[in-house]
Amino acid sequence: MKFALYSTFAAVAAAAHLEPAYLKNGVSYISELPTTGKVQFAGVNIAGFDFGCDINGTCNLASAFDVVSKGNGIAQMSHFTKNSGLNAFRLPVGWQFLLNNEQTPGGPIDATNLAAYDGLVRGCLDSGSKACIVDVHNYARFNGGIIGQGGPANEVLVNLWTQLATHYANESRIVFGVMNEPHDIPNIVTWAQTVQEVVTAIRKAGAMTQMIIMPGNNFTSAAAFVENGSGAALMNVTNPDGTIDNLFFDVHRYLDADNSGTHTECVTNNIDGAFTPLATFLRMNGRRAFLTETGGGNTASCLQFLCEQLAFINKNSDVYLGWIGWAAGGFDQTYELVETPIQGNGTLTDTSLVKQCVAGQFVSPASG
Ligand SMILES: *[C@@H]1O[C@H](CO)[C@@H](O)[C@H](O)[C@H]1NC(C)=O
Ligand SMILES: *[C@@H]1O[C@H](CO)[C@@H](O)[C@H](O)[C@H]1NC(C)=O
Ligand SMILES: *[C@@H]1O[C@H](CO)[C@@H](O)[C@H](O)[C@H]1NC(C)=O
Ligand SMILES: *[C@@H]1O[C@H](CO)[C@@H](O)[C@H](O)[C@H]1NC(C)=O
Ligand SMILES: *[C@@H]1O[C@H](CO)[C@@H](O)[C@H](O)[C@H]1NC(C)=O
Ligand SMILES: CC(=O)N[C@H]1CO[C@H](CO)[C@@H](O)[C@@H]1O
Repeated sequence: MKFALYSTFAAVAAAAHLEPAYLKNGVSYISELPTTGKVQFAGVNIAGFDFGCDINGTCNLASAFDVVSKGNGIAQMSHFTKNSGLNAFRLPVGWQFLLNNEQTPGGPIDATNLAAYDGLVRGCLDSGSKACIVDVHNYARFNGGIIGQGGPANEVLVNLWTQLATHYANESRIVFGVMNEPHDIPNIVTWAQTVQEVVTAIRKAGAMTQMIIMPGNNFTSAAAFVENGSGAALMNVTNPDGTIDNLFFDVHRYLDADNSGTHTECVTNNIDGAFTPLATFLRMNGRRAFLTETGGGNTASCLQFLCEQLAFINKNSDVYLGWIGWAAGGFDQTYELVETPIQGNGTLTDTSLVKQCVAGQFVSPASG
């Protein structure tokens, strides 16, 4: 209940001599809670195994890019952890890639393709990273059909996650990213039930304590999460024992004019439009979120706005776990939102946006 949670937070705020709660539209909010001022996780997406996946949940496997055997994804993660103070990577993969293009989902994951993707996951773990996010990059769909709402049944996605969670059950630093960017979901409460079945399956497969990040509607937009009911619906998802331990919300946000993440110029820092209202919602409900896609071009406008946005996230580290920039991995330097390190003279050098906004000034470099 919101009221009970508000009372708890008010007591905390009063004890810590922070600013008191304020009233807005008759609802009480706490303006600030104690925070370390530093997020726990910061990193970049290492994209490639998802290349060719469309927002309708189709994936053209000819475009999938093995960022380990054909790229330098491992060297990138090693560089980012050693030299850039980053400690978290998101590892997108197309569902169809895991099935080696089997057009009827629900069967076993292809061993060869899992081994290829596993190379990237192992590389992330070996880099010393604190979090390696397994991200199924399918927009809540398989070949056009929405999971549990006209497309494949929930059991089909449950089957996939049972296999992945069984495979990674003993790796405490794996984070399960249930699904990339659901959108145009007819019924968000029904979608939350799909997510519930996946969470239950991951836990029952033996991955009892790992983080699970749960995506809402609107391409997991941080700005639409509350107003479109994703937050209210996903708040009801629990572990099999009824707790919400290590269940977090997955959100994305870009800074270009249409929030599409396709333009090199940024027009907003998203503080008023997205991250302040979301932080208020999270505090009121005692929950936390992970920003797993954000970014911009290597331009003056994005250097300004992304740095401002991430500084705000850092300041609100009581409700934000951290951020993952989009994207490095298989993208070359011509890509609008490139965060792939520049190769030359036998070294990797960060792009200006990574160097100034995404990287190490906020989190301590990974030790050991
Ligand atoms: C998905 O989108 C792609 C690219 O626009 C298109 O070629 C394909 O026909 C679509 N497939 C389905 C099942 O909607
Ligand atoms: C998990 O199990 C795999 C084999 O399935 C093994 O290679 C790996 O070292 C184990 N990891 C941990 C953290 O125990
Ligand atoms: C979120 O998506 C729904 C469709 O699923 C749409 O009706 C709504 O306008 C979207 N809201 C925002 C804020 O983008
Ligand atoms: C969440 O669960 C409560 C208690 O079962 C229920 O009353 C409420 O309608 C649910 N909310 C959503 C959005 O599903
Ligand atoms: C490589 O070294 C040359 C000469 O010092 C320099 O101009 C160039 O910027 C360097 N390239 C990279 C990627 O560091
Ligand atoms: C399903 C739902 O809640 N849709 C709402 C999403 O947000 C837009 C904009 O506020 C509303 O118009 C929709 O009704």
